[in-house]
Amino acid sequence: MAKAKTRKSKSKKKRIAKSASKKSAPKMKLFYSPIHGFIHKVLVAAHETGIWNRLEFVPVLPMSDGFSIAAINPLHKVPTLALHDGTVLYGSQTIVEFFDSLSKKKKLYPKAGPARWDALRRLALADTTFEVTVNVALELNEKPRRQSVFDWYWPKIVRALDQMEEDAKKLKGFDIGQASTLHALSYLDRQLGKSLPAPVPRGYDWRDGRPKLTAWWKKAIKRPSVKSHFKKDYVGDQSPEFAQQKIAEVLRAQGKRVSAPTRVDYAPG
Ligand SMILES: N[C@@H](CCC(=O)N[C@@H](CS)C(=O)NCC(=O)O)C(=O)O
Repeated sequence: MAKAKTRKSKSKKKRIAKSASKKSAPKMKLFYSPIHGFIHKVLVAAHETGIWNRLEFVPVLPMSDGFSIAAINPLHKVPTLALHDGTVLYGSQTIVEFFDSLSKKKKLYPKAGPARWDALRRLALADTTFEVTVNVALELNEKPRRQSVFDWYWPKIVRALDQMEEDAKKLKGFDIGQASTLHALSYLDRQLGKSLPAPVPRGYDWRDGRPKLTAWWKKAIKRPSVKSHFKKDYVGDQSPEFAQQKIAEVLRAQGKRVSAPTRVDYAPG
């Protein structure tokens, strides 16, 4: 019984990978935040792996659109990827690894060995730096602000930046760790443009005293995968109605009943 179940789930997995890997397969829907003021790891990965043209972009702002995407992602978060058969993947780490699995030529994940573990460590370093910066940014909108949030998170950001400077001395090629580093640094730049409270020094620039990271950044932002979206306006339908229509399509592909979208009345900030 257990064996039969394993066989069944293995063949389902194979079907997912196979149907999505066909170039002729219907487009996958990428629900993502269309704010291009910073670099998106998932968009960089989509471009680098050659998946870009196989995506239908669906803009969603989960904090301000006023409706929920929980029908397809219980976490009500973007990025969320939906395949044409209704399979949904979420968590940016899952999505970028899935893109990588579809690409035969360009790989963002080195094969098992020291280079892979190093890329994954840098991925975790940058992803967490981004998340920590989001926490700091959200606190800016709170009244009153909790000073402990800034005191607790800012030293983590500084130490992570110092580690990125060390890492930049040894970087080769382009991998998933670097895609995430671009995401984290560009988002930090966006937030540092606002006046952040102490202990963040006034006018702080992560480039100061970090020449290797700065040189790497200057080169990396010239990559076509970055230029594809960074500081470019999103072109396309950004209406909540469009996103809801796309959610309904995913639910139909899953054989589920489509009901009216759930409203979200509260969002931080
Ligand atoms: N760990 C997740 C984080 C995703 C995330 O937090 N996305 C934000 C982008 S705005 C979001 O959807 N927030 C809405 C919410 O937390 O309700 C990932 O890497 O995909």
